[in-house]
Amino acid sequence: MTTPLRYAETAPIIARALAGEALTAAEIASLLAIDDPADAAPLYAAAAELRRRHFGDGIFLYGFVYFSTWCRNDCTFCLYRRANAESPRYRKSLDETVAVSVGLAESGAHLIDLTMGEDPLYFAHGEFDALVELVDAVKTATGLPVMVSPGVVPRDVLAALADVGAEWYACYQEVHDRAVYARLRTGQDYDVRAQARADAADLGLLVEDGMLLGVGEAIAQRAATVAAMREQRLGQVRAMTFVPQRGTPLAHLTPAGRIGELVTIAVLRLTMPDRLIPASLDVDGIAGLESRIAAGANVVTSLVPPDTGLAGVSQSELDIDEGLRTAPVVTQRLEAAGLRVATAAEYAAWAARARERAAAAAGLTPAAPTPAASAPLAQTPEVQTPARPTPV
Ligand code: SAM
Ligand code: MD0
Ligand code: SF4
Repeated sequence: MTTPLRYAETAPIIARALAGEALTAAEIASLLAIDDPADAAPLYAAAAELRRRHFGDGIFLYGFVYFSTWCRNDCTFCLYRRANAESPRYRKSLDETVAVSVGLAESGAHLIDLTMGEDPLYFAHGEFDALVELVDAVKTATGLPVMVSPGVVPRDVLAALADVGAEWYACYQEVHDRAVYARLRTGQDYDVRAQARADAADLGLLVEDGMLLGVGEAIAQRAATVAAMREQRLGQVRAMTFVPQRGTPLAHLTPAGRIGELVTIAVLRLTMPDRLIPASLDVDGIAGLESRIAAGANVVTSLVPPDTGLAGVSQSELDIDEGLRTAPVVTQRLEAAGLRVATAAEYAAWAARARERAAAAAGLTPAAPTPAASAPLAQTPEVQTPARPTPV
């Protein structure tokens, strides 16, 4: 047997995380630098153990409804960027969106993620009433929690979404580094995007941030991103590998291998053990499920029903019409891995606890007791200064 190369360096760090201690930025960077499966194995095992302590063997399922692919922005990584003539464009009606959401609910999803590009229909005149109405209708028809992923919307729109009962706002910074961000989200203000998440948290919404991997960022920048995520008030944190898209500026970038994403998922679990962490079917389809779960993820996202004309984001078609991005298929795979689909009550209990902790951190209510090994949901307000790359 070969001795894992970094074992001597990483084993004590992993042990500290298992003991419930907060890792330093340098320790986070050491773990993120793991690039060998033998070195990664103990990291994944620790991440799975922390998931077990906080969530048992239950995994949550999110239905994904990309209801409008129109967008005013030109993110260099995205198939749906405005300038891309090869992008599939559609806009689903309220009735179609509700019908698809009900189908996802009936199939066993715990939540509906309503996602759109920054569709000029709403953004051109700052008129978001139809979006609020859509969220209201989906909530009423499904009875499920709703996540809204609409891009950067004004604070009063976030308030209106919260008023009709939206639980979540998702808005990914991609990287907490201004220079790398500027190459990805061209023409979009870094601070305005970060502020939208802070506003949503102030309004009592649960919030998700995400990082994009394999777009030229260094390990130090990944580490700075993980550290910045830990400083925000987040309920869910994700990492996804960049998938090159036809007709876009980054179409010919060599795709990164997947070990970086798996290691990052595990590090997110070690640093934020009680948070929700997705295994997205939108990167490698159903074939990518088990490895992401084994690395410590506890939510399967991007369930898309077949034959509805709905697309994914980074994989617009993969496994969708084959019916492989569906609850029955995922359930069977999870059970084969010795896990199970969690109950709706488990999801509700987690969300209630997360909201209580966020409110306590905002000084609104007395702090709720936290489980022994769990980090507080919210420790400090949103970091507004650029995150400095940490020396490795
Ligand atoms: N338009 C909204 C926005 O950008 O916030 C909502 C869409 S959001 C779900 C799109 C996210 O998917 C991006 O923030 C990015 O993290 C991810 N994504 C988009 N294109 C991708 C690609 N080619 N490869 C991997 N991830 C991608
Ligand atoms: C996913 N394709 O869950 C979706 C998307 C948006 N909130 C999520 C990136 O993987
Ligand atoms: Fe538009 Fe979102 Fe794609 Fe950027 S990532 S081009 S904002 S859909």
